[in-house]
Amino acid sequence: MSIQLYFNPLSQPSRAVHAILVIGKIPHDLHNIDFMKQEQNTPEYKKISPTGNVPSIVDGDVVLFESHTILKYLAKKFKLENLYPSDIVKQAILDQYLDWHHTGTRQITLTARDFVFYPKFVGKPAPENKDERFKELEWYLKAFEEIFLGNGKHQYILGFPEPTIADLSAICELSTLFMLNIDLTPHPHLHKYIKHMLSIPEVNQIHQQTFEFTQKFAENLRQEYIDLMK
Ligand SMILES: N[C@@H](CCC(=O)N[C@@H](CS)C(=O)NCC(=O)O)C(=O)O
Repeated sequence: MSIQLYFNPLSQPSRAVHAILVIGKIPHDLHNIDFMKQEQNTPEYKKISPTGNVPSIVDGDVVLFESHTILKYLAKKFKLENLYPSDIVKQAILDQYLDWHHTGTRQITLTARDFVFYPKFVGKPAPENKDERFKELEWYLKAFEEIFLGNGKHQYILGFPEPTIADLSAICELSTLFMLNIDLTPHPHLHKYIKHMLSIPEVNQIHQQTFEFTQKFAENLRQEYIDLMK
């Protein structure tokens, strides 16, 4: 039976779940939830995802929301040992990133939402504390680079030898940096990581729609980002 994924290609956690389905060659059907039509808030959809968020999945009788819960469930169910090892210590090590992600790396999306999405598409003015918010974001990028990439010592988050679900979640968030057009020169290890993760064919594939969208509206997009989008 195929996994039913309810998602939106512009949603970072949706892309992470899409990525594991593609990488794990897990049979699935995609259901696009259109935010412009408020499809995430219909009573029918809220039976699947009571928070009115994407992603969510239906796997027979199992109905789940929250991307990290879904990523762990799929990795365990389909025995994707490299993506989320069965060893509980290794799981706990990875969980540290997965928990930090929601208030750490996720700041990228919140910044893009407040300063790009809302002003451009919803007509909500950008907050006035731009310098403060961008400075804060720089702090999170530095923390990601230092703590989770060991300042360039690790190719993958926390030194795992192959990409894990932590990397899938992280790259889908980091790719939102394109929308903010931030200069990555002060973060060489992070830049190298993004470049490498996006060179993984399945990860690149699930980003194509987002890339096309970003290219359409992001002004004066940096060449470094255009190169990463190929
Ligand atoms: N912690 C959740 C976050 C999910 C989330 O924020 N989804 C956003 C899209 S990126 C959403 O569905 N938003 C719907 C809305 O804003 O109405 C997860 O990891 O799944």
